[in-house]
Amino acid sequence: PRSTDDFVYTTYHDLNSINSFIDMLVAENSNLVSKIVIGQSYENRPLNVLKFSTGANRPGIWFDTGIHSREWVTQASGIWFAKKIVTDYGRDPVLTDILSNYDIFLEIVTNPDGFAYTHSNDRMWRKTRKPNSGSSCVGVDPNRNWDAGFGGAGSSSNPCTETYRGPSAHSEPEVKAIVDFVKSHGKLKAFVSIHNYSQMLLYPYGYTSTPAKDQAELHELARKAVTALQSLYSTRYTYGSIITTIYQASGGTIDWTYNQGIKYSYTFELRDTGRYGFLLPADQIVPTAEETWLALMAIMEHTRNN
Ligand code: ING
Ligand code: ZN
Repeated sequence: PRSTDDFVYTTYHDLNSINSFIDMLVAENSNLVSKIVIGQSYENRPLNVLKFSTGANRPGIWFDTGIHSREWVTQASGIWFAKKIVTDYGRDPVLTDILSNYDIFLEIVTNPDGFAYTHSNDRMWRKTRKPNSGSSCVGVDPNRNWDAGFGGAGSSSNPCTETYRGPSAHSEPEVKAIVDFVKSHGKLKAFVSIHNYSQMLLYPYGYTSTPAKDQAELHELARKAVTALQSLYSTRYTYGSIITTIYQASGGTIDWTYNQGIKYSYTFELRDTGRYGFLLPADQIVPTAEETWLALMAIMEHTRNN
């Protein structure tokens, strides 16, 4: 494709194709969109973040997709969200107002080494691609590597498992880059980390059953967001804290961001509930992205109003 209007949103793309999409989107909308490189992966790929901004010194809203590389509908949805933002800015009054008060950050391929590996070697690869000393098994679970209950139940010390937490918190450059970004930005108000599958909207905590201090508000906003999502194609989501809704998990992304003071910290588990799982047919990419966008808008609107 020569422009993001020609880009095919109804199919899965590899890393080169996504990176060319990012560069086209920035070139076409340089008044609104820029590309920030927040670091490099273990294999030295750039960690690209799209920044949507209409003014200086704004608070921010963060979205990431693809921290688990095999969750292909999430990166594909991230591409669709990026195009949706540039299309709706100046047309949709709610999004336009959000963008006159907040910057939006979107990391589409949050685990690029793993993503490249899902295309070249193993479609079901989840983790990073950093070797582990003393083991022939490769990679760390980047959703067990954060400094929030790090090392606790619901994570593994065995490098050969899918939930290996890594040798220390923030050992993975893909995680550390986001940690450094969040800290240096200093005023992110919402942080949404997008996975699949299970059709759930989750909020902290995963490492402890102690309720988050904002549990009541987070629960009510989750209800509203899921209601908006369901209004489009009747897709049913469950919602609640990570530990009570999916399972105990320590060292997860949004437990760390919440403990950093980002109140609206959420994780989505997109379609489906297991029929296709990670191998979601490509004809479900756009419907998944469209319905999810309604939930993201609900979260952004609430963030703006609070
Ligand atoms: N599920 C998540 C996982 O990493 C999760 C569930 C979400 C755990 C948020 C902790 C925090 O296990 C998938 N599909 O990756
Ligand atoms: Zn995941």
